[in-house]
Amino acid sequence: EIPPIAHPTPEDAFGVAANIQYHAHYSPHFSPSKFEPEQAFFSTAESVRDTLIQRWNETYAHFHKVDPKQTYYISMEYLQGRALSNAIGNLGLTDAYAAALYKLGHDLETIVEQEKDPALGNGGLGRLASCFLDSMATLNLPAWGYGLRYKYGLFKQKITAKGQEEYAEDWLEKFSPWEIVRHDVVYPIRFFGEVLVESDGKRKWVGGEQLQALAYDIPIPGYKTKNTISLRIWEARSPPQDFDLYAFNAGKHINAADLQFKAQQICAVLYPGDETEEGKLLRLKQQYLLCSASLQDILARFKERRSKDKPFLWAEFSKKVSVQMNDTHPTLAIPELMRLLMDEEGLGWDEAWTITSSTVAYTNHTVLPEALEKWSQAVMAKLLPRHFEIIAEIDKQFHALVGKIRPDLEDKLSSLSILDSSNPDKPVVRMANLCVISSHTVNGVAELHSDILKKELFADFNSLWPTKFQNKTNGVTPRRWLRFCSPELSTIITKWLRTDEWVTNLDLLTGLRQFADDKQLQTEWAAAKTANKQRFAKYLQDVTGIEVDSNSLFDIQIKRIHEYKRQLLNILSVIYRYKKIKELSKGEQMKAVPRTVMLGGKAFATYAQAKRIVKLVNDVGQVVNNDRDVSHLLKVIFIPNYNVTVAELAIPASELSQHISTAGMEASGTSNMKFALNGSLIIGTLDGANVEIREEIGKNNFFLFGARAEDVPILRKQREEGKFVPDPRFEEVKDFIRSGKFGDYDYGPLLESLEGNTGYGRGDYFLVGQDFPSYLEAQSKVDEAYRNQAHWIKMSILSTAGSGKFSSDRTILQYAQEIWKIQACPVP
Ligand code: 26R
Repeated sequence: EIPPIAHPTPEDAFGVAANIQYHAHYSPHFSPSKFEPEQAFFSTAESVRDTLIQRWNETYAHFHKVDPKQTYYISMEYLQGRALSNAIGNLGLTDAYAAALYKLGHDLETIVEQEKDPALGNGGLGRLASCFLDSMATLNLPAWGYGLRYKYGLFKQKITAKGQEEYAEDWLEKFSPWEIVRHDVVYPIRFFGEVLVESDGKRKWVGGEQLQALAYDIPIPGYKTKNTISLRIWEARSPPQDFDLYAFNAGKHINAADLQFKAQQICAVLYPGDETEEGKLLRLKQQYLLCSASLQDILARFKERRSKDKPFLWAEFSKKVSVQMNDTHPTLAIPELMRLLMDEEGLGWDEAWTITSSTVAYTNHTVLPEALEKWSQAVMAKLLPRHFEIIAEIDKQFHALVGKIRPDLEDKLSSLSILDSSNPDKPVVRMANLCVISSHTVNGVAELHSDILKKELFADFNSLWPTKFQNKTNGVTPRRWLRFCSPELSTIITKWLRTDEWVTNLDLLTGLRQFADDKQLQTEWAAAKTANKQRFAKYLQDVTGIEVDSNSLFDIQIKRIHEYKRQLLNILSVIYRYKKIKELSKGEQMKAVPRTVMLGGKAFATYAQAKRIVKLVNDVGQVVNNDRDVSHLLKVIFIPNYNVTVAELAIPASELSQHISTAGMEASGTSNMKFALNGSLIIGTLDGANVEIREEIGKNNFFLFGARAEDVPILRKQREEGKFVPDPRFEEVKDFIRSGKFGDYDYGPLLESLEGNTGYGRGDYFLVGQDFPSYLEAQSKVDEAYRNQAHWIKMSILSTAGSGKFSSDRTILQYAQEIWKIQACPVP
């Protein structure tokens, strides 16, 4: 065994500084003698990593010894954000590192800003996965995260005169100090090939393309605990011996590097465009690589722990292993586990099925039809012939089961089955149905969403297996999303609650309610919010050049750009506000509430309508911000390149945040929770987790508007029948855009989506016109409320006070108890 070494303690700034210096000298990545912020960042991170590695080793050694049931969270996306301040915060070493860096001539804040934000995800689902890892570590749960090591993360967004432009996000440009390559953790991965039937009837997948998956581990430290778990991300590579030296020496350099190139493509980017067949194949390869490598790893660990002195029992597998699939992207975990158990371990179908179906669980994160994954049967059969056979067999047995136990459902089989061959030109595999049929538990991510799953999307499955369906309302980690991103507010909360235990027991925030009217607290609260606003204003000035009035109401909508999220509704109402301010007399203007409206988010590169929305926001900003008549009362800012790091600045600064999706379409939303936690009031619809947030913080502290989910289909139908009469103010705004006021860009296709009476993405499918009047009304109430600052601050305090439920610690504890059946395993 390698002997242990001493590590810095919180009291020992000298030790910390020496450790940073050690790395600057002996883990060099730059020319010697340089110790600029960038070099200081890498040395500091390596110093922190030393401590993490020790805790990490102790954690897994402990898990190995105790051998508890473990959860494996499989996700195609993670949005970890910067790690340095989070790590030293969780370790309780922030002050020690700040002091040490000061001794070395640097300040912590500047050093922290040197770190790249690894964007290995799109949005809500990826950030949720990262919050979950933080909570699993903090709750001492025996767990792992599995993901992919994309070379390029989600694109970098730049805004030009043309609108959004995408640039590669090279998060590994230098290297990441947090990942540790595990050269001993490598698994074979096969694509294509064929299935052979051996003499004993056993099936064997052979031939095709053979690659390898190599493990990189990223440490995930818990807060105020030794437990440190792992996010294991896989990289595809060609088997080393496959480099064709003969071809290379013969001058055929392309051939020699061919397999390596193919391997590199797999982990090149997150969500490669899938408009082409090539692109689709690449995505399926990614999904399979993630699932196969992760399951081989899980099986290896299971066998290793049993091979010592304990007998080896496959029947125990699901008592030791739980696999959570983050949406349908890792669905191939199901046929892969079946294949490994049958073809590699020699189990029969029934035993393999019992094990698999009691091991995997599925979380659904969207009901949007275009996001429900369907793979071409032909592509699946070609790339993964053995898995396609297994999927077909699962489908066949499902049909048999329904015939036996629920013959009344037989006429529903065409929509329940996994294989959908109704379109003979394009037979597909429905991944969600495969998940529901094979999982022991299926959950939605907010109460309303889980109800919709049970009553609509999976209604027939729910009647077949009513106990399978659960709700697990999302949550966010209070460490990153309050304690570290708003130290000012945190200090005040700790002072008034007389404890900092709220950081791990967020329900304690209700203790703030009794002080909501206290003038002293209100003054301190307002000062903290102002400090956060000023910090963000400075950031905005740096990146956009626009000067922001820190006394104006900070109104923020940040999320992926999507028609159902209705950034269009927001900007149309801003245009209306602009028009009305211009019509006011100088005297009336004095009474108006100054606002800074900020929108940020990335549009998927090929989503034309979303890109038009980005363009419109920017064009409106150009006009409004340069109109001297109104710019003291209204500014419109597009926040470029929205990511986790930007969110950490924007959310604490926000006073009003917008969560205004068409009811029934946003599964949960998680930024709504972060905003409420930071004392930002919500203007929103009864959608996703908004419903529960409003219940918790009180309906007087929530600006509600818009149609209810159950009315949406009725309203669409009425519109189809030509019964919808648009509000004149809505027509006025659209005419104003058509007049060319915001430039000569062709907004025709965007405005047309609001016209007509029917169609998806047409006929105002997302009910922008329908909800416009009630939205304007809610916005007037916002202005009214903001005029009374004392009352506004009180509502802000009550928002934070009511946010306890939305801790991911609560969510993860529910997963642990009700789905995974795992228990805490703290390192002594
Ligand atoms: C495969 C492809 C079509 C695809 C579709 C959708 C890839 C990724 C997605 C992202 C979806 C699933 C997503 O991020 N959903 C969000 O999950 C959050 C966490 O549960 C929710 O808060 C949020 O409402 C939901 O949109």
